[in-house]
Amino acid sequence: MRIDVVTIFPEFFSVLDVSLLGKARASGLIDIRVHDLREFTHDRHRTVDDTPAGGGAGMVMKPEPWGEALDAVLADAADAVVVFPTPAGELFRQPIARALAEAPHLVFCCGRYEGIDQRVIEHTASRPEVAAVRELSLGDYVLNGGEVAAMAMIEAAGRLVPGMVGNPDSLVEESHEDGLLEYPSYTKPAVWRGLETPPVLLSGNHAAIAAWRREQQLDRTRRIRPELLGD
Ligand code: 6GU
Repeated sequence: MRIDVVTIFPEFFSVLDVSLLGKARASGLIDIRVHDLREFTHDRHRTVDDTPAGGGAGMVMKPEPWGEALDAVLADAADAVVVFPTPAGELFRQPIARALAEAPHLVFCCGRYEGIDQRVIEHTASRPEVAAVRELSLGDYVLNGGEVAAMAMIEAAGRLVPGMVGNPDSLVEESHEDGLLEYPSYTKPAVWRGLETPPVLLSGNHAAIAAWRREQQLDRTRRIRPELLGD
């Protein structure tokens, strides 16, 4: 899988060299390329923003550097998915992570300030033979820019790429894969600071363990995220 990131803070993405993603990167399973948006400006100040049309607070990212950056990154692209992280986007959830993991080429366009001139998104979406476009939000809160959101999406999708996670079974039984929250986990010792591991988990009765875990999932989801059950 190839992943391109366009940002004015390329140094943010140095953490991608750490942990599982770092290993996948080193082994060539994932080819991540981070680009500085300012490399696609032509003025002395390397300007990437300007005042909003129609007035108002803040600054908007100019379309020209984005256009050139996307032209470069999407040269000879075919099945790319271009992601614009934005709090105004569709909610990023596990099914979208699965869809991104299946794309051969992802491009993350990290906006700052009040966002990117909307024509950049419109123009990219007008070439579906080159790339599909998705505006995606992490949740209902505001970050200063798309970088942290892109990182979360890269990790969520990257770990679903075959060969990425050591034990593929660990991908199956986890929060959100079946639409429910995960059951609680325990390890040894059986008693710690007077607190017991639920005895059923030590019973060796696999059917009883599976039933208990399911019950815990439903319980937790009902308590913490009832909307996931359609309630
Ligand atoms: Cl994707 N971007 C920004 N700037 N803020 C967010 C977000 C994204 N998702 C939630 N808040």
